[in-house]
Amino acid sequence: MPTGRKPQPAKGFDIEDYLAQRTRAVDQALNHFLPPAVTKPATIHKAMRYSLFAGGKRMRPALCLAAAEACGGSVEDAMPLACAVECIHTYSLIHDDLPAMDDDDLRRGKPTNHKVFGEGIAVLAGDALLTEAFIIGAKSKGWPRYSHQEIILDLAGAAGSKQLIAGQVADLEAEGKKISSDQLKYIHERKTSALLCCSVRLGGMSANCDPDQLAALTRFGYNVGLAFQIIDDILDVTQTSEQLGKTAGKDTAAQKATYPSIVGMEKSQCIAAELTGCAFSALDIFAGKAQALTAIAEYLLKRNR
Ligand code: GRG
Repeated sequence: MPTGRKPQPAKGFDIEDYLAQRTRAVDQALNHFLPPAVTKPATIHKAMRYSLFAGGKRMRPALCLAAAEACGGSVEDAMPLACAVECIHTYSLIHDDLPAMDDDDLRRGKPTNHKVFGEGIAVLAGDALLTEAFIIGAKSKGWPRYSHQEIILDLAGAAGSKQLIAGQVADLEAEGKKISSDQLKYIHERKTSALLCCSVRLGGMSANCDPDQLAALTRFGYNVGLAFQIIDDILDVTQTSEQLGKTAGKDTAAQKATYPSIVGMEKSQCIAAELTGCAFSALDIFAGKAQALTAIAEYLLKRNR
């Protein structure tokens, strides 16, 4: 069982306004980094942009930028890395929605990529966004403690066959089976926590953070990432498709193992709060400079979409 601090509200911090500002800045930067929709072959660039600008919450870029701030860095330096993680996240959603995976019709409040562009283009749009992430990552500055090699290795590690893909493989293999809470944690750590954690780490690296700060960010990101997925499991049961912008109740319909189905709703909420407490504790080292990270973690715990 995790042990951490009881979640405390980040006083005097307007998280809604902060996230809206960050979303605008990230959208502008993504628009700058991505090939224009008319670039040949236009179909693929339209398809990439369709999902990227469909209205995601931009939580991974927000975490990346907030981690940079906590370490005394700048939004400008962190932005390419914030955009890179959003490209990887969007690729994973496009592929997750394919008929061969979760077979979903709705994502970010819109028809899924393959419903609009067809399966072939959707596979390619996902592939292209994954590749674009590394192009954008390679355009980052490079820092004394963190070379481009280290940045790209972190990004590729989180997206690769031992993390994001491993989580998806374990998820596919668990379909229709009873799994333990440890097995479910294994899936959540890889499918969700790895990329959230990487987002926070890359933000720190963009500020040339020291090893202790990087370790603290890693602990924060891991715990927030797990809490994020548990809340996602809860929302799948408690919210409507309209509220979520994706098909609600899918886990129950597919008899998928989730935290609520294994430990119950109340305990799931407690575990998410405990994990958020652990994430808060990890931020002590930043001595007041991690207000945005604290506010985002609290927002993610209380979110309803
Ligand atoms: C390589 C064929 C192939 C597939 C890869 C890795 C993968 C498919 C799928 C895993 C991605 C996945 C659906 C992870 C779950 C994480 C999660 C809760 C995503 C939803 O994140 P939000 O709520 O979404 O931040 P928005 O739309 O707001 O960005």
